[in-house]
Amino acid sequence: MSDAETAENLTTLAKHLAAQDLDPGLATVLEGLALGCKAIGHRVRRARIEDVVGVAGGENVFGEIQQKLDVLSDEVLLQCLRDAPAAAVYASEEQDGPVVLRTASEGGRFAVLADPLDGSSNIDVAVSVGTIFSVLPNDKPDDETGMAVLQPGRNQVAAGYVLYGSSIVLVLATEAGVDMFTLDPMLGDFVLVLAKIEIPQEKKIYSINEAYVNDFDEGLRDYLAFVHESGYGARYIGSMVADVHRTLLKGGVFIYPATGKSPQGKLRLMYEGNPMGYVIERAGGAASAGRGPILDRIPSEVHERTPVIVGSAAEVDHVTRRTHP
Ligand code: AHM
Ligand code: MG
Repeated sequence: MSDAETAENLTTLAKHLAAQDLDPGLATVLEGLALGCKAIGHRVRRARIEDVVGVAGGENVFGEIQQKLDVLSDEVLLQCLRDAPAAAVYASEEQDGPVVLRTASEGGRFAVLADPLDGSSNIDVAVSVGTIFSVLPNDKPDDETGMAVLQPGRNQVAAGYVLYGSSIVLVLATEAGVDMFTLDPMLGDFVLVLAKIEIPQEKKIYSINEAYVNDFDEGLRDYLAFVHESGYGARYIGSMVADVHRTLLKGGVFIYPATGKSPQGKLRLMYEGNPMGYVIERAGGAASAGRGPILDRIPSEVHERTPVIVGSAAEVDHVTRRTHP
C-alpha cells in the first residue's frame, strides 16, 4: 500500500472535527491550537540542542532558554489564534492579562486560555511536558477588555492538552466526548488513535508530591495512611500533563492539594484545573477542588489558583471524603 493510500484511511484531526458536526468556528480555533502545538513540539525536541548552542553565551543560558521556550510557546499559540477567525480572546500563564484578538462583531466567538508549556523545567531532563488549553464561549460580545475569560469551567465548549512525550499526543474533549490523537511525523498530522475514552472507575494508583506531607492537612494525611495500608501504587512525574494523561488512560487519582505554604494550591484554575477537570469529567471521572467540583468554581481573577483532585470517580471520592467530610 502506498503512503497516499495509507493516509486516506487515517482519520486526521480535521477530518474528525468535520465528521463531528462541530461549530465551524470552534473547529478553526482547535485546528489553530493543534498547529501551534506541532510547532511547540518541534521546539521542545530541539530545546537541548539550542541550549548547547546557547551555552557559549554564559552560565545562565539554560534558564534563559527555558524562559524563552515558555515565551516562545505563548507567542506561537497567540499567532495561531490570531489566524483563527473565531478566536476572540487569548489568556495564558505567560500574559499579564487577556489579549483581545477580535470583537464579536468581527467574528470573535470563543475565548481561549492556555498554559503554553506546562512543566517546562522538566525539559532539562527530557521528561514529558505539555500544552493545556481551554475554550469558552465569548459571552461578552461588546466587551473589549477580554473579561469573557472569567467564566466557570462548566461553560467550556472544548478543552484538552498536547503531551510532548515519547510521542506527541493530543487529547481533545468536547461535548461529544474525549478523543486521543497521535502526531504522525510522516504525515505531519494528528491522527485519531483512541475515540470516546472512558477513565477506569477505580484504580489503586495515587499521584501526589508526598514530600510536602508535613504541610498537608489532617484529612489528606489520613488519606495517605489509607493508601499505604490498602495496597496502592504511587506514580508522580511532576509534570501535570503526563500525570493526568496516565490517570486518564490507566485510572487512579492525581492530587495537587492546598498546602500550608500554598493555601490555594499551586495549579492555576483557568489554565490547568478547568481544562483538565473538563477532560476528566467528560471521560466519566471526577474533578474536585476539595469543597466541590473544580468546574463550578466562579473565577474572580484570571491567574487564580485551585487545589486539584482529578481521576477515577471512586479514587477522587476516597480523597474528598477524608479531606472535606
Ligand atoms: P509550571 O506551570 O511552573 O510548569 O508548574 C506546574 C507543574 C505541573 O506540571 C506539576 O504538576 C507541578 O508543577 C509539580 O509541582 P511540584 O514540583 O510542587 O510537585
Ligand atoms: Mg503550568
